[in-house]
Amino acid sequence: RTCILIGAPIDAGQKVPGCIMGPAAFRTAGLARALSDLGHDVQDYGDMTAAPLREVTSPNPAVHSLPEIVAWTEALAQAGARAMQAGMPIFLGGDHSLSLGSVAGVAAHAAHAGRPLFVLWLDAHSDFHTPATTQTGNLHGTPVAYLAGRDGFDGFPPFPAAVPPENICLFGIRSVDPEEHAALLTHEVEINDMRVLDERGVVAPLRSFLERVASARGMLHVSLDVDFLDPTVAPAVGTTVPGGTTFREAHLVMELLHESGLVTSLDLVELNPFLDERGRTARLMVDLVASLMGRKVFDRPTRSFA
Ligand code: DIR
Ligand code: MN
Ligand code: MN
Ligand code: MN
Repeated sequence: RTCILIGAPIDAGQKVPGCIMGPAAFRTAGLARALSDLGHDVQDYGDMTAAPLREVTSPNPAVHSLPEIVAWTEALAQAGARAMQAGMPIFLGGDHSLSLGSVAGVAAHAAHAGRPLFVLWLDAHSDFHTPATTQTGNLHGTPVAYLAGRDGFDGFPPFPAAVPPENICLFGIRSVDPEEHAALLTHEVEINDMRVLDERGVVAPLRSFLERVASARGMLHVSLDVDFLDPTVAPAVGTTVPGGTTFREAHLVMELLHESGLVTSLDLVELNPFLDERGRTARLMVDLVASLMGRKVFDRPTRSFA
């Protein structure tokens, strides 16, 4: 496959300094080499910059950095739609507000291609706030609401083709704010929170979602927030939440995604390389991407979801 690396050093969607270094850390940890060793063609488009800043304000006084995030969303949506025509974009964050733009670009492409888009959200958080409901004012907590077409995103480009809530799967969540919880109760988003994964494991819920994607002949965007992982294995993120997925569960998720053959775009977000030693979390993230792109312990005929 043709993998397109798109760096987006965006950190204004939250308040801990450091994830601006994320793209550099992914490159330093050998992402391109890991992919080319698997036989993929890798094109690194380098780091993007935001669109010119416009004056935009929010009625919610808690919201900060709105013009910056809107400008990144505009630039990323354009870059994302274009990269989808050339291969499989891998967006290197940067905080999770990156996905406001990456998924907008991917959704525009899918709509143009006449294919349904599905989104797998691997995260400790549901990211279902709107700019109107966020208490922290951190816009990295809003991308799922944006891509689901919720109101409250004044100043942002209108989302190109809202993803039906039932095409969205939240996986691994264990931190949901009251406003997000209320909104999730009125949207048919598939929620595999830690309660579900503890009881059923990661395999059955993921397979059933992937089967839905396959039978709809959908495209699949995967958004991987570092805090999906347990902080003991992935400490380099500003918003750690205990009780996350283990090293082994995370690799298994990636292996199932590879075997499905369904993934068409990927975000790698919230890596803050200042928060651990020797790039440990960055290297784990690169190994997970390698599993998603076909690295195996032992090669055997693959199971198909088609
Ligand atoms: C948190 C979002 N619910 C907030 N936290 C996130 O600030 O509203 N961390 N997304 O990764
Ligand atoms: Mn997130
Ligand atoms: Mn998170
Ligand atoms: Mn919150």
